[in-house]
Amino acid sequence: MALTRIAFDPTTIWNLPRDASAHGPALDRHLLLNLWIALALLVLAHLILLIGLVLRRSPVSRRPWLVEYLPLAAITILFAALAIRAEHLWAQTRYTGADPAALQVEVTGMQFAWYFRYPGMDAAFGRTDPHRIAPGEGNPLGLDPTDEHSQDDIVTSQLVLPANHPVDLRLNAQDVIHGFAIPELRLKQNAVPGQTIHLHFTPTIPGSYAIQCTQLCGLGHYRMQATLRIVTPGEYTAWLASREKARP
Ligand SMILES: [Cu+2]
Repeated sequence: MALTRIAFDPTTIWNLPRDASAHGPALDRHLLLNLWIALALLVLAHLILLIGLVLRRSPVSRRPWLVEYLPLAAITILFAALAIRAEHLWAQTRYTGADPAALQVEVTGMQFAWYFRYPGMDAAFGRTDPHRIAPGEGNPLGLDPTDEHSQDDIVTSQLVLPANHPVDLRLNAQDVIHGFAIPELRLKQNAVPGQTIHLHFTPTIPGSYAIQCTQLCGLGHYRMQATLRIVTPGEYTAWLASREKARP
C-alpha cells in the first residue's frame, strides 16, 4: 500500500487565514514556534509545581543558581532570541528596501475609505494639493491637473496587483490614523497623517481578499473596507489598460 505523505501546513492546524504572500509562511512558522514554546513552558511550570507538591521538600534551596538564576537566564535568552527573529521578519517588509523593479502603488486612508493610486505610463506620481481634495467631484486625493505627472495617474477604490511580482506600497492617511491590514497577506501597518510609510511584499495566490481598517478611526470605521484582487500578469495589464482608457 502506497503511503500518502501529508504536507505539514500550519495554517490549517491553527486555523489561520490562507497565506497569499511570499513572506507569509516564515511569519506563520515563527508564530507557530512561539505557540509551541509557550505550551512547553506551561507544561513545564505545572510539572515543577506538581513535583514540588508531591516531594514536599523544604522550599529553601542550597543551590539557588540552579533552580532560579539558570532557568531565568535561559528563558531571558530564549525570549530575546524570539523577539530578535520577529523583528527581523517584521523589518523584511519595511526596512530592507524594495526590489528596484517593484510596482509602485500609493495607498491613502481617509474617513472612511481606501484609495489606491497608480503612477501611470510616466511611472511618476503627480503633485497633490490638499485644497483640491473633493471626493464628491471624483478627486479624493486632490490631484493637481496642472502637473504633467498627475495627468496619467490612475486612482481606484480597488487594489489590483499582479501575482508573483514585487510591490512597493506607500501608505498615507488624510485625516486620522488608519490601520491598513490584509490578513491573507500577513500585512498590518498603521497609515499616519503626515507620513509616507513603505511596505513591500510579493503577492502569490490570485484571488479576492479583504482590506480592513484596524484602527477605530471614527463612526464609519466599521464600513472602511476595500478589496484586493491578485490577478495574473496578463489580467493586470488588461485591467490597467482599461483604467487608462476610462480616465477622464
Ligand atoms: Cu480607518
